[in-house]
Amino acid sequence: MPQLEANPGLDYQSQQYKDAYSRINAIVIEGEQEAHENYKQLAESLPEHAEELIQLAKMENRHKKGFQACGRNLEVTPDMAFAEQFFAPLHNNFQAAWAEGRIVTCLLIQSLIIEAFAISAYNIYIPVADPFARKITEGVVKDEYTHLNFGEEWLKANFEASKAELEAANRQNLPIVWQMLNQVADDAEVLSMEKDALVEDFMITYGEALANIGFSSREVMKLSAQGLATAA
Ligand code: PL3
Ligand code: FE2
Ligand code: FE2
Repeated sequence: MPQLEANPGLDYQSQQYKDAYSRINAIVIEGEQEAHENYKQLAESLPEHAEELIQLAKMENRHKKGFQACGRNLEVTPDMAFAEQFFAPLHNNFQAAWAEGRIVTCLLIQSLIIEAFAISAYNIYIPVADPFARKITEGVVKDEYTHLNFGEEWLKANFEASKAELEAANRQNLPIVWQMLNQVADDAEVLSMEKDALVEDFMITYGEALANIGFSSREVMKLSAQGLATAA
């Protein structure tokens, strides 16, 4: 079982590891914080799902605290200024969509793109994480599937009315994900996370979500690779 293999050469206390971790840890903390805020905003927009969305928002806050503990455990100070910049494009697009009541776009950004990004990153991190962070991340990733599922279910129930907006939102936001992956690739590599594996896992998770919502396999292929050729 590869998960149980030791990682010779991976020294969680080395300066190189801690330096990379200061950015990756910050990205994850910022991502969880923004997810917390995004679900609170979505709860305002979808009153019939408010209770459920408030529960998701609370989970995101717990995730944030868990990852803050992972940084403290390695005696790393997360570079939050870097992480804020890292998330700014998706953050700004979410806020602009929310202000205009484009809830389909908000759900695509948070519940599909960001959650699929988190699920693939966390799954690839778990086998190479330090034992403390591994335990935390295993708990978190289970929750993230329920968040992805919320978006899938809502968009599936409103598929015909949402389709055009989903395609536009995908065109606007998926290229940003490839840029984010490129920005984090070198640091992820230091943590023993391969960029190719992240891309592959993301495409599978995101593609499955699109298929569950109602897109045909042809449409899924087109949508999930949007902007990839020019970015990678
Ligand atoms: C919402 O529930 C989660 C939002 C977090 C998004 C994080 C994206 C992570 C990309 C960086 C890859 C490294 C992962 C390492 C895990 C500690
Ligand atoms: Fe989360
Ligand atoms: Fe989440």
